Amino acid sequence: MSIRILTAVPICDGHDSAINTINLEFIRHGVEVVYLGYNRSAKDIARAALQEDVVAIGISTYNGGHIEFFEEVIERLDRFQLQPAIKIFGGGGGTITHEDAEIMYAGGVDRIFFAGTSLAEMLTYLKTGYGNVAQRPYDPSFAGTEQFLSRALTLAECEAGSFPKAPDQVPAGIQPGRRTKVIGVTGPGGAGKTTLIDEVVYRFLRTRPENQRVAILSHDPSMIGSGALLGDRATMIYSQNDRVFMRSVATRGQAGGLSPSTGHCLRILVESALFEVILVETVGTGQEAIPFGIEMLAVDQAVLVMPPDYGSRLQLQKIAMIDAADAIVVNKSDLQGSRTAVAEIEYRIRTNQKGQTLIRTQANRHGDTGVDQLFELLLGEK
Ligand code: B12
Repeated sequence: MSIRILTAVPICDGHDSAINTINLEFIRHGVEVVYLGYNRSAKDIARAALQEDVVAIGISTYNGGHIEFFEEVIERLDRFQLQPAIKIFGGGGGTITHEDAEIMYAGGVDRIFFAGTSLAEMLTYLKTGYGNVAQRPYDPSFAGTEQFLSRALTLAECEAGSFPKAPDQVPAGIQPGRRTKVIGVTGPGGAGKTTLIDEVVYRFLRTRPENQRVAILSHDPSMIGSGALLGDRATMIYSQNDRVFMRSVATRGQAGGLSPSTGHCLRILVESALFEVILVETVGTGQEAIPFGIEMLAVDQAVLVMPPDYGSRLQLQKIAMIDAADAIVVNKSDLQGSRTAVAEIEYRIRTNQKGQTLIRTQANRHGDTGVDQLFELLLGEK
């Protein structure tokens, strides 16, 4: 089991170069790092740590206010009853003095790294301090809460080899319930899947009643050495909304876009009965990948997101998912070649005769009518 941590840079701070280097070093040595990005509030950090079920949070801070900021993160973890279970560590070169660090340790911070510390030293700290923490048993007194759900997902990841599991092995407290719609989103890296999902989630939050929630199961590739940079939270702005539950999953050696534990994790999310919709995002996939639909994961609707620049018409013929998707989205439609792409894909799916829908979107633009159309197709009121 990989060590799973979350890293972030505090609010009003854009110094991300140190944490980017540190993240890479951790990943190269087998750590799964959920990276939240820079300019993140204490609330965002604590909430993400809860949903991602990490063993520790690493904060890189340079613009001052670190004593108060770490204090607030700890206080928010405390509200979730995750303190002292989730450890906090960090650094900020010369901006954190030794005197500051003493105050921070007294307040519950585990370790501050000062200027001049080697990456190897940080890695040793992580491996010796948190190497076994992932095996923590989950606490039945949390049943029905997000803590419980996120811990169940961790257990599912640990036991991925034994999937599928018998229904009576579903962790207690997770009940079969209302019908949850599952939507799979796949496509090559750089097509804009994450931004598109974020915009769909935004429309869900805006149009659906306050009591309806959405879950996102987002995949990123594991690297050689088994670590992974789980970075989709940094892009998904609306994942910080309290009606959204987001979980990042590393592929852990499985090809094709998903992880060995995806099926099990999805079942746990469905059976929690907490969500109207679950959006499953694959890693950037290749031409041969069919992660949803035919042989792999059953979803209600599968969406293939394509950039306009897939190469040539010949390349298009080789993309297997074009035959399996319910909807094909040509995103980044502001880029040159998007009209040609739409025409070529239209021609291709017409010969499929499967009633597939083709939509042109520009997901990085708020209020895009193509995304409206996609939302209507997937989640509009029937
Ligand atoms: C690079 C840099 C920038 C770059 C940032 C690029 C980027 N994308 O990160 C740029 C030029 C953009 C920049 C801008 C600014 N900067 Co600047 N910047 C620095 C600088 C020179 C280095 C910081 C750095 O990355 N160090 C490299 C890391 C790897 O080494 P380290 O800091 O020694 O950290 C060690 C440990 O602490 C540990 N560590 C660090 N973080 C973490 C996290 C974890 C989890 C772990 C385990 C370990 C760890 O890793 C290192 C190991 O040896 C510092 C000065 C300095 N020499 O420290 C100023 C500094 C941090 N910046 C400063 C300021 C004021 C600014 C600006 C406000 C300037 C302005 N007026 O516009 C802006 C703010 C930008 C913003 N949006 O926040 C001040 C902060 C002063 C303060 N807090 O009182 C500093 C200290 C300069 C100064 N002496 O005045 N900055």
